[in-house]
Amino acid sequence: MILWSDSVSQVEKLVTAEHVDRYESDGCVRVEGVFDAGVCRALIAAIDEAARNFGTPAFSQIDTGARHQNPPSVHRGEGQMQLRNFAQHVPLMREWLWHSCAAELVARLMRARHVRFWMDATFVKEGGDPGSATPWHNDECTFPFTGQMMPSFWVALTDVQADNAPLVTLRGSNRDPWRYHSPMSNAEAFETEHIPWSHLERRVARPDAPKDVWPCKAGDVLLIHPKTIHASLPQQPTATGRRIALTVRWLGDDVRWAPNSLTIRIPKLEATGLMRPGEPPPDDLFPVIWPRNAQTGDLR
Ligand SMILES: O=C(O)CCC(=O)C(=O)O
Repeated sequence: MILWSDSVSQVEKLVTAEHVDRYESDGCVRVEGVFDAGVCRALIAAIDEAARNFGTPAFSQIDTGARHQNPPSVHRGEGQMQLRNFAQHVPLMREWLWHSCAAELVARLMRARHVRFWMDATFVKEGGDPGSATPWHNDECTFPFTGQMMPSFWVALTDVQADNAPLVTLRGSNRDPWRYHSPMSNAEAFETEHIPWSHLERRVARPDAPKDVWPCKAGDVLLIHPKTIHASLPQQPTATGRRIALTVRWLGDDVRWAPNSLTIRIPKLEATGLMRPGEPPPDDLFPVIWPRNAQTGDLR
């Protein structure tokens, strides 16, 4: 079943020069109406089924053996749940990643010649709990890669109005010359380009902090630069139903392998012995999803 083939030819119409400029200047841009209601419903159904099957043989028997992601995991908090790296166990998600317009859209928005898929996460919020807010952070701080082209492609699978946990970004933080020492990294470790997390917390707390709030309709997408500081507002008691967003991390032309003492470990990836510091991710482990082969339409 391919629910999204038509949208591939639409990418050039969807992405305007204004989108590209806004991403470059502000570190986040919204493209509206990228995926239709059928695509959003199909992805939600596949993700829900996988969440129900997580930890059972029905889940484990589908395993692509992907070595670029850590194993799938489920993280539950107040009013929210995160499903990380499920794509390797959900055929429909993979079909969407490989065959929808997602990769091309990412490439055109950040002016990349090629993009590779890396990781995925789904954020589900329900129940109007104040704890459902996603705390302020940026994504790059723990990435074992360097480069500007490591964005998050955040897809609203449900409507995300002002009371339903929209994302908020700190405009211009994409141009920060430093990296932050994440509270998730070893507090004792030190790397020269990292500065304390308290700096990030003070910045977002300032009354004049330049923040943008991003309500979305189901099927809208946000492209978020890896340095852009962002959070979500909490889901309010007035919001009904679930707020579901799927976010996918991609790697473009300028990305190089650069693990250090503050970055995440991906044991399966490191065990391949194929990752070389200062080198791009190898095609065997991180297939190029866009561009497709111009003659055949196959992946390169
Ligand atoms: O959807 C959310 O609440 C958070 C998404 C996010 O922070 C991310 O993708 O990095």
